[in-house]
Amino acid sequence: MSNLQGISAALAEKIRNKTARVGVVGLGYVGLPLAVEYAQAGFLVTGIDLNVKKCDMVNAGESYIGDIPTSVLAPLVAKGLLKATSDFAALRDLDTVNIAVPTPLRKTKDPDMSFIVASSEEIAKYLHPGMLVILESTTYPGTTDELVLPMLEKSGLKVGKDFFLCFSPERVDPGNPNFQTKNIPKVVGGTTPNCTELGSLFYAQALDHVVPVSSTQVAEMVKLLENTFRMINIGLVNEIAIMCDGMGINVWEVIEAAATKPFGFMPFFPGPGLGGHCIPIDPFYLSWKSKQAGVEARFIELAGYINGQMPKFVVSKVAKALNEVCKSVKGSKIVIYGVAYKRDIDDVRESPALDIIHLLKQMGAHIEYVDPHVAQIHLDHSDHGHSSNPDSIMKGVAHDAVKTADCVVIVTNHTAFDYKKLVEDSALIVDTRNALKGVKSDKVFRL
Ligand code: SAJ
Repeated sequence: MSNLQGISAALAEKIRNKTARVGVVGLGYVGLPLAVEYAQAGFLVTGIDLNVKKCDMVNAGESYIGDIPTSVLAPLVAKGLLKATSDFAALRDLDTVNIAVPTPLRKTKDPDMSFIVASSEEIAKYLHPGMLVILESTTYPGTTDELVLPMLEKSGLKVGKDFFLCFSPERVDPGNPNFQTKNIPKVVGGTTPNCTELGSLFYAQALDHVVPVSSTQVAEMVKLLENTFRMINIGLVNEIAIMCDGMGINVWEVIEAAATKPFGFMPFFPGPGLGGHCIPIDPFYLSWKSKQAGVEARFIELAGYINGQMPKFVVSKVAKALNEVCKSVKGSKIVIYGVAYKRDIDDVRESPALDIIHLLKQMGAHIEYVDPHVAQIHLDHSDHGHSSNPDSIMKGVAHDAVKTADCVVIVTNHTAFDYKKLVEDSALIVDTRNALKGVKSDKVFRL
């Protein structure tokens, strides 16, 4: 039963008849696909991003996000359904705005809220009656109502009456061929029931399945549970891999057989470590907040430790493999096969490959890498890829580098790799992803 009236009823009508002007702040792997979905649904969409280069590319109809082909973006821009600007004043003319900005961790593993604060400050400047604001960036429970809401209400406008505020977790899985923005169920929770109703109505115009919940805190916690679930289970299976290594058991065979259980089990796979901008990071938003509530998040801390140790474990496997052929890491040529944080994408953020390269270089190895999706990497972790220092930049090499390598380490199992040729051309291989499943050879070592 709808209790929308006055301003909220007017906004509902604009959303229903698609005359609501939609804004998306942050045109990254979450924001740009969302903006495209709304343009495809027939809304006029304005993307807002501080990165002028991104805005220029959008306005030129050129995509820089793997999940959005230029052939999809260009026609929407040409029809005038989607445009981009770095000027937040555009918000004056918009009815809805989704915030999809980064929520990284500081070095101290405390949440870095600077992007959410900066965006909220800008939105507060241009907030007007009848606006719907939805935060999508993954964050700790309470962010929307405790941090964003007061900033918006400084305008004198009242939430639930003059403007409407929701949280809706983004669930984008970059590179997933089956689930993209439109067909991933969308959880949304509002500061007031009116807000939840308007947020649900908004998403129903462009997405297949909306899941309303009772508050912004529930919606914030849903996302953290999802990603903490993944991070902890990956940590568990990484520890199982280390146990199996010590007992000479093939952990991959164990997992494959366990996965035949038709209920009560979900396979996760060991790997070189946890990459990406979500799984290694989001759970620490939860542990940070729960500490404030006096509850120690021990599972998260322990899983974080185990996952963080995997690059070292991989390097110990490389040293053991070289030892089998009477070689040392020091002075060896080692080729890293795949540096993206997971298969078939070009993103190296938090990629364990960077840690493995760093550790092997520290031990005196000569390192090269092969990755068809990644032209170059920045080795200096602290600069997050912004360094202009030429020494910290490493360019990828062609496959043939493996022919003169003392050891090849498969860190990312891209589909594009020719694994049969890799085995033929390599003297020694450490496989951290079971990419060489079933290959029986003395030169292949596995996690
Ligand atoms: N990984 C393992 N073992 C596994 C699964 C993953 O080592 O069994 C590693 C991957 O190699 C990668 C990291 O964990 O380095 C994260 O992998 P991911 O598959 O979770 O990939 P993300 O971070 O790009 O996407 C995830 C989403 N993935 C899935 O649900 C499959 C989803 O959790 C979120 O929508 C998204 O993060 C997000 O934005 O939060």
